[in-house]
Amino acid sequence: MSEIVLWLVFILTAFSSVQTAKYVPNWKKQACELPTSRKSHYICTDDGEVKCLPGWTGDLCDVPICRAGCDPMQGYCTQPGQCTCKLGYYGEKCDKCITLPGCQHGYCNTSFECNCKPGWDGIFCSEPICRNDCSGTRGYCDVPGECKCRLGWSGKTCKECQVLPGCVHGYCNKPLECKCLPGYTGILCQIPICSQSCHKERGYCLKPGKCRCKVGWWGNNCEKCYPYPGCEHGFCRRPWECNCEKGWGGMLCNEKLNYCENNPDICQNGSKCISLTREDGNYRCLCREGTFGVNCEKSKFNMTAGKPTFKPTVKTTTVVTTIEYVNFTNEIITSTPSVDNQENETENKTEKTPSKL
Ligand SMILES: *[C@@H]1O[C@H](CO)[C@@H](O)[C@H](O)[C@H]1NC(C)=O
Ligand SMILES: *[C@@H]1O[C@H](CO)[C@@H](O)[C@H](O)[C@H]1NC(C)=O
Ligand SMILES: *[C@@H]1O[C@H](CO)[C@@H](O)[C@H](O)[C@H]1NC(C)=O
Ligand SMILES: *[C@@H]1O[C@H](CO)[C@@H](O)[C@H](O)[C@H]1NC(C)=O
Ligand SMILES: *[C@@H]1O[C@H](CO)[C@@H](O)[C@H](O)[C@H]1NC(C)=O
Ligand SMILES: CC(=O)N[C@H]1CO[C@H](CO)[C@@H](O)[C@@H]1O
Repeated sequence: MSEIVLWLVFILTAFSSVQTAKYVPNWKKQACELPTSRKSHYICTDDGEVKCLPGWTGDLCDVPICRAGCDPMQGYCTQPGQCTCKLGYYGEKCDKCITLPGCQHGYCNTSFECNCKPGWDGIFCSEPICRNDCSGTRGYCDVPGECKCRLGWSGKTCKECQVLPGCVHGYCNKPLECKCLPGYTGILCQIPICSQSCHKERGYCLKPGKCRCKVGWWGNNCEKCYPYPGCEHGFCRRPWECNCEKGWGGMLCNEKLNYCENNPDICQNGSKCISLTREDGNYRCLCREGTFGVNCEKSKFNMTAGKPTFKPTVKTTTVVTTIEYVNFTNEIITSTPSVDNQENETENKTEKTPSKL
């Protein structure tokens, strides 16, 4: 070590001796007159001048030369070639600053700053700045320049009301309304209003003012029904009915009921004859009081006996049918009394009038 120092001293001395003698301040001479301490970073030339060792600077060579590029304000060093950063800075050259903790869309010029980038706002630059005409209360944004609407509002700047979600043919005057355009109704204005005279149950429509018929119905206002296919002399009140006109019978009302006309004397004892379909037995006689039998040919009173006694014919003969004649074409309600009924009736000694005749 001392050899190197001596060698250096020799070189420096040789070098300085080339220079012409110049002024050397007193304190420097004093520095060289003092015994050299271990901590000093210089050597003295022959002419008593202070020469700093490499890596040191300053009048007394007590300032270390930091790493090249080390920021003079934000970095420092205690040994040559170092670059130690002051609080809030980092990097090889301590030229980078640390932003305020929590700073999101900001940068710093000095440590612990949070200067917002364009479009951001707030202490931590975390709040995006919305489109400038975006409504402050009805709109919001997730990124700068955006304008998203809060529930109930719409439009580029969120200043118009929003219709109720699902509203089909409607509009709004205030948020989440669904006021129907003319011709529509319903909570979502989804139902077209059919033509005024269109039948409420049998008709429907897809467009306002129209009238379509449900299956089985027809006519301008769906007031007419379709009779059963093939129905000839019949009509309907509900779809697929075939109610026969007077004088006609059968499933399709295609059978003329004229048995009584063709057989005028079939019903006896002044009873009324009603023509029926072949299936129903062609005819039926409506007996006058006191007579019975298919053709009303029998007398209920035994003439030989002195007083008339009622004999319950039901139990002995075939079923006696009491026919109620109902006004309606071929609809004849035939009530066949049950045995129980008959028994109860027999208990009552007064005879029941069998028919309306
Ligand atoms: C930060 O430094 C840049 C560049 O020198 C400068 O343009 C900017 O205005 C500075 N910002 C602040 C908030 O001082
Ligand atoms: C009528 O009376 C006679 C004699 O009393 C009797 O023989 C006959 O069976 C009775 N007929 C009927 C249908 O009741
Ligand atoms: C037959 O029907 C008509 C009209 O419905 C009614 O005026 C008349 O009284 C009815 N006749 C009988 C016997 O029910
Ligand atoms: C017949 O009469 C009995 C007793 O009077 C009664 O309980 C029963 O319900 C009657 N039957 C009919 C069909 O009316
Ligand atoms: C018999 O019928 C008549 C009229 O239908 C009624 O007034 C009477 O109470 C009945 N008698 C009996 C025993 O059921
Ligand atoms: C009550 C009555 O008139 N009975 C008659 C019904 O008809 C038969 C046969 O035509 C006569 O024998 C009955 O006397």
